[in-house]
Amino acid sequence: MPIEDLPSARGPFAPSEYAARRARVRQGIGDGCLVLEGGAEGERGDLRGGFFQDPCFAWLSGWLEPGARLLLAPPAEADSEGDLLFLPDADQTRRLWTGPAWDASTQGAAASTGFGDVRRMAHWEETLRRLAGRYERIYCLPSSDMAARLRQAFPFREILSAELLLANGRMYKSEAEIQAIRDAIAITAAGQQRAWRSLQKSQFEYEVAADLTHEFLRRGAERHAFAPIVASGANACALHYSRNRAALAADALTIVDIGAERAGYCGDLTRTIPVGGVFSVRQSDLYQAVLEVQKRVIAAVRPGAYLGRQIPDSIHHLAVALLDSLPLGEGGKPLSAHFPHGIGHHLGMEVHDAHDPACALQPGMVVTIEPGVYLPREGIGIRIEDNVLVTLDGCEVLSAALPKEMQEIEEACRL
Ligand SMILES: [Mn+2]
Repeated sequence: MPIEDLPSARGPFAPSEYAARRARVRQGIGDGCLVLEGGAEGERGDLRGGFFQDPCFAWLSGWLEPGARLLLAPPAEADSEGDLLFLPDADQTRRLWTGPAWDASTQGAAASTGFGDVRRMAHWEETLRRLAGRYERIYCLPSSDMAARLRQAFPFREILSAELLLANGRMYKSEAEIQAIRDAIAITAAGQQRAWRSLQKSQFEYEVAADLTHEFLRRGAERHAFAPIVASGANACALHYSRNRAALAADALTIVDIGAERAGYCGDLTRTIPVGGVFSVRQSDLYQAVLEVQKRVIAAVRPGAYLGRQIPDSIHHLAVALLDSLPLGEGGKPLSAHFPHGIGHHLGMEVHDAHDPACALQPGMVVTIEPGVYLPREGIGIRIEDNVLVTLDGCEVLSAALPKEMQEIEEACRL
């Protein structure tokens, strides 16, 4: 099978980028080896949504087809057994059900995947035994079936978690990854604006969800990064409301929190839009407050700052402090009393992307900044979310093209 026939088998980047990621991870495993299993065909969810590769496996291998495994050994290994991809045989049955497939016998498979060596799955066990005989430590993902099998097969080896190793790689986005995230954000922003117009002429939340989904798919998104949230009125106070079944209440604010996935990377943008296209006075006061806080928090995103609530003086705590000075809540309470969630999260191949929580923000990281306030008794929820790239001296708002000023939103609703 000529390699050109299967562009969908590989991730969007050059084989050299994946090889460089593996080289970095191999530095981290010292004189241990790392074992990783890709997603299997027919796993739960496949029938509904199709097969999507496990994100850690996709990040490290660039291999997007099911049933693969990889093995990394220390860089000091002089032979080719440092960087191995194992593929299932592309037999008749497999070709019948899923179409053309590469396997280890495909001409040029190694060169084309960037792996030192591509082998048949039939050689997996003996290769693993040989390498495990050589190394004291074996890294794998602790929650995987593989971890249990390794523990059983190698009771005298240390089986360690590769999670932080992989997170420490995945946190830092390459130029190519940042471009992929920009593309996902552009599609997400187009879906947002479609949703705002749809809100003005729809009766139910699901009609808005249908319109924005149409916009995503026709622009080449593979799927939603998460279940889209179209939450009108008091529904907006349930943070991950995604039933989207309710009628749109006249003049209610509606939270639209959506993300397109494109080339394996996610966008995640939230805007809060008035049904009817005009903010009331009370809605304006609250919206303006959240928007000001969001802008000031974004201005604090820079290398060395911490994002999460576990660290004092973090960006999360700055948001809380700013909301604390605004007595606009129910019964004159500060708005901080109505901000129950974190200020943001890392964004990448997953919407809540792999990260090391002990790590400060550094250039190349992409995070969301999304303050929100929720006043269930008034039936008002407001959240404003942008996606931000940490740069050498501050940050760049990757979603800056999507309006968030009230006047701009009201104008866009009239289009
Ligand atoms: Mn988010």
